[in-house]
Formats: sequence, C-alpha cells, structure tokens
Amino acid sequence: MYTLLSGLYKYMFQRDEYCVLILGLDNAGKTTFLEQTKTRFTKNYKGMSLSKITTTVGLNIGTIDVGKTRLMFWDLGGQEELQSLWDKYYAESHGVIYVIDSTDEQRLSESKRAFEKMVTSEALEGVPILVLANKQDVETCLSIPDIKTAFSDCINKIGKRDCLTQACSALTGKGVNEGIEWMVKCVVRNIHRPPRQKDIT
Ligand code: G3D
Repeated sequence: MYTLLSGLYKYMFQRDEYCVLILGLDNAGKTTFLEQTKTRFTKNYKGMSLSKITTTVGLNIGTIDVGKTRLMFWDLGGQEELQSLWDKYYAESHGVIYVIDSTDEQRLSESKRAFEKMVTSEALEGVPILVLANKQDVETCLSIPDIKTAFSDCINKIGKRDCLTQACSALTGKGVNEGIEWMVKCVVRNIHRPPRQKDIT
C-alpha cells in the first residue's frame, strides 16, 4: 500500500529536473532574462525591479517549473575573465541559453567568438542551444537576419543539435515564453536520446 501511494505521489508531484546555463557577454541581459523568466513562470514571485538589475558578477541561480519539468538556471558572469569558468558547468548542463545584446554592434564579433568557443566544446555536444537576440524593444537594434549573418560561420559548428534564434526583450518579456517553452521541449526530448559518448565513459 505504501509503495502504491508513494508511486502515485511521485507520479503526481515529482518533476524531471534539467540544468540550463545562461551565457553571453556581460551586459547582454542574462540576469534580466532570468528575473523575467522567474516572474512569468512562478506564481506570486516578487523579484527585483527589472530596471534595477546590474551586470552579473559570479553566478545567479533560479528554478522554474513548467508542467512536470523543472528547469534550474545558472546565469554565469560574462566578463572576459569569468568566461574561462563557463566550461566547468558544461558537463552538468542539459541546455544552454546564449544571450546577445542586439543593440551592441561593436561587441557582436566578441560575442560570436565566445559563442563559437562554447559551441565547439566537446562537453556540450548535442546539447540544445537557444540563442536570444535580446533588447529587441530598442528601435535601433540589429535584426535577427543581421545577427544570423554575423554568426553565419558558426552554423556548421552547431551540428545536428537543436538550435533556435529567438527575438526577445528580457525587459518587456517579449519572446521569453516562446524561448522557454522551446527549451523545455528540447531538453525533455534530448534526455530520451541514446547517451552521448561522454556519458558512457
Ligand atoms: P547581464 O546579466 O548579461 O550582465 P543585465 O545583463 O541583465 O544586468 O542587463 C544589463 C543592462 O541591459 C541593464 O541596464 C538592463 O536593464 C539592460 N537590459 C537587459 N535586457 C534588456 C532588454 O531586453 N531591453 C533593454 N532595453 N534593456 C535591457 P543598465 O542600465 O542597468 O545597465
């Protein structure tokens, strides 16, 4: 009877948990995106005022539940000296959200270099990547085609994994739900694929 009840309890309330990294250069809007996500997906969540968020130094964490899926986010600092820490988290992650500041054309090639390094890491092989073209609320921002063109020589490095470029404003929330729902679908589907080499060894 106990086994039956505990099985039923687990079926009803236990969630599958997935770790998702939020990466990108400093000032791209990672922390604002995390706060916006928590606000949208957590009932009665009273986060900090989005306009008062300052750039990530170190690590911010957050958790949301979407149906029976729990996403645990690690928002890592994007300053050059902190980027060297990103790969310490790769082996544990099921998904990556890469945030680009669409208003910062000057740092687009720097962002592309960081993306390229991340995407070619063996520890992330097959892991779905959501690319957020953030700050699309700013009238003068780069468009999705502009950003895709700037990142075009990374395409063959992405391989066969799931990858989506999503227009987004972490500040207003536009594109946030679509991005998160896509990521949930991908991590759930990915976990049922045959294990990757790094998981076997
Ligand atoms: P980071 O965590 O990637 O370092 P933050 O970036 O989330 O701290 O955001 C850096 C700055 O960009 C913040 O402004 C924040 O309000 C702004 N920002 C983040 N997302 C958006 C967006 O979608 N649209 C606009 N217009 N601004 C955004 P400040 O002024 O505090 O530096």
